[in-house]
Amino acid sequence: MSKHHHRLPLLAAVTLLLSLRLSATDHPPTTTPITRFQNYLRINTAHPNPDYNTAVTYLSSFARTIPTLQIQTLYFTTPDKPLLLITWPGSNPSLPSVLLNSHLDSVPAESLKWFHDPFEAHLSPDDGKIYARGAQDDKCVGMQYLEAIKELEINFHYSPTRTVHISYVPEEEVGGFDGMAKFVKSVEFKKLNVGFVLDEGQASTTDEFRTFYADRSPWHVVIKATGVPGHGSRMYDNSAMENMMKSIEVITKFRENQFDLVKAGLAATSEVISANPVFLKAGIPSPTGFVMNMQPSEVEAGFDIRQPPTADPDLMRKRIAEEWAPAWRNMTYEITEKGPLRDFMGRPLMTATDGSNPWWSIFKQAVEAAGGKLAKPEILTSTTDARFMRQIGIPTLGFSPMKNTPILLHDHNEFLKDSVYLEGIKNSVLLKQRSVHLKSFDEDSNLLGAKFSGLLWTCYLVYQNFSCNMQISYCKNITRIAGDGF
Ligand SMILES: *[C@@H]1O[C@H](CO)[C@@H](O)[C@H](O)[C@H]1NC(C)=O
Ligand SMILES: *[C@@H]1O[C@H](CO)[C@@H](O)[C@H](O)[C@H]1NC(C)=O
Ligand SMILES: CC(=O)N[C@H]1CO[C@H](CO)[C@@H](O)[C@@H]1O
Ligand SMILES: [Zn+2]
Repeated sequence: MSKHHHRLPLLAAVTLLLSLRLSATDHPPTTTPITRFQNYLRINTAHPNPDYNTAVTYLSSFARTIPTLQIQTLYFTTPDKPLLLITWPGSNPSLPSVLLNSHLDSVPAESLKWFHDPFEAHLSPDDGKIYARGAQDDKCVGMQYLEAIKELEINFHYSPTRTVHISYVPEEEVGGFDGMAKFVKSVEFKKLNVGFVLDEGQASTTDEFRTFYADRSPWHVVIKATGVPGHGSRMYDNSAMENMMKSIEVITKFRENQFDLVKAGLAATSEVISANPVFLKAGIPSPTGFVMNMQPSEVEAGFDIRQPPTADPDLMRKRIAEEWAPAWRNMTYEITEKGPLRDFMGRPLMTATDGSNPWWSIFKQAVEAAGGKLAKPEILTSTTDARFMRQIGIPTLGFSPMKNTPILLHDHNEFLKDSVYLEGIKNSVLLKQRSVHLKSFDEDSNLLGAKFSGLLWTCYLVYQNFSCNMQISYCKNITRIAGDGF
């Protein structure tokens, strides 16, 4: 660790020098994985005006430095919402492919509340923290995919058996409807024959990587009560306000019961149904606020409901209709389902994380064989684009390799340490020097009982935080098995 601390200020200084020289001489600067990551972070793709085209141009130009990659830009809505699709062709294109997904956009940032401008990608010389909106969510994985492939291509001359696609989609942070939702329904997507997807996950504060096999599905529920209006001094039954208050009591009780399970340690937050009130609309406006001596005839309340895939959506609909907004209490409701809870076959929207899913086994093997530890797979408390892939039946895991890192997505001062992003610049060089030959990797991985070798090896590089010590010990095993010497 301490070595990094000394090396990084130097790296930053060198980068600065190089960029100063660039402006003077117009020579292209030498980039490193860290500066390339910073440059991606500097492109402001935050809502409400994400600059997708600059991001796509930037990623494409980096992808072009890897000769075998095929690059396409797809448009499903307007020209300002491109989707970048990069393909690393496999030697056996008939096998289902692997899709590595990330989103181009990020949530906005309140610059004034940050230590550093959220679009400067400031690398703190003391601790290597790179401050930027999108550092964790999820520009890190987007660049790591490409860096890993570059490493494999250039340093190992490795080409995968299975075709690997990398997608950069717009609009995830605003629901994915003009991004992944349209992509998965397209002819272009069908042609990819995707067998497995890795999408974004979340940072882990411990030494174990976190994996997500399901999202909670959001519903926006608005309930409305009507009743006879009346003077503020009158006492009568069934006013709109009274009817609404009865509902709010019921919903509060429901919320408490769910939250009690979490507080008692019986369930994770992501395993229960959350029902949070988000707005209340009532009263008759006056020039100074509200009319105080009138009981209104209409009241409205909004709730953000999140259900895990284990929840029964029909039961929830029944609960809302009968208990939360019963017609007999003069109430109506509207449910906006922001995502499915069941896949196209009617199965709960989750990816198996046991022996029944060969992709899970290979993923786990890859992480563990390389010395990484996986925490118990989790349901994500929020929602990602993964739900669209799971909905059409494609196994999808959420995984962002950030250990020992505070969870700062959507927060002020979102950062990722350079060492976490890329531990082992120096180890890559070591690897190069050793020039490991992996010519028969597919046979080797069969020897290891792994059929999905393309993925296995990609997982290695993408998900081992580039720690090549681990890769080397794995390579040793491979070459030993293959009798290749090392
Ligand atoms: C519902 O509205 C009707 C018609 O205004 C009224 O007669 C009835 O008392 C109301 N019932 C409740 C429970 O609010
Ligand atoms: C290498 O192989 C040995 C014996 O087959 C095994 O126990 C070990 O876990 C392997 N190490 C890695 C990094 O794959
Ligand atoms: C940030 C992070 O997870 N770094 C780890 C990368 O892998 C090496 C193992 O060689 C660990 O020591 C680091 O902690
Ligand atoms: Zn994200």
